[in-house]
Amino acid sequence: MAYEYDDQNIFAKILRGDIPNDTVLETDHSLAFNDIAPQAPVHVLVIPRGPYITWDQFSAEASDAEIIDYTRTIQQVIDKLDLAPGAGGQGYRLIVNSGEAAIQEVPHLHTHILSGRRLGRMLP
Ligand code: IU
Repeated sequence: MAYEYDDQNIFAKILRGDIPNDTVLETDHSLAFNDIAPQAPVHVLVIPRGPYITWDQFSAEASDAEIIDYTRTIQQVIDKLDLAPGAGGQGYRLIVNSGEAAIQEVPHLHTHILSGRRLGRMLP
């Protein structure tokens, strides 16, 4: 089944500049911003600028440049916020909810970066 991207989703509106966001950093292909309802002291969302809904779709359809940029943007946030445990940070968790069973609420790929407190074994 092909994915049908809804360009009225909230992250599409953020990418178009129709609604504001609290930007952490941005690149040619990606945007990182603070989650509007943070579940931890650090809760950043990283999204690709392209119209991808899920991780599997992004992995299959995005260009190498987009995939590299996305990975590196996540890493830049980790570096910028000093989260890497090997570099003295306290560690972090990456989460990508894809599809109904994972309760993906916004149909535009996003990676959650969570840190700043002890997170427990899983998110609620
Ligand atoms: P999920 O993985 O699709 O369940 O996560 C969606 C996230 O988007 C969730 O953490 C929301 O708080 C967040 N969010 C946001 O940052 N800004 C918004 O305007 C909306 C949702 I709607």
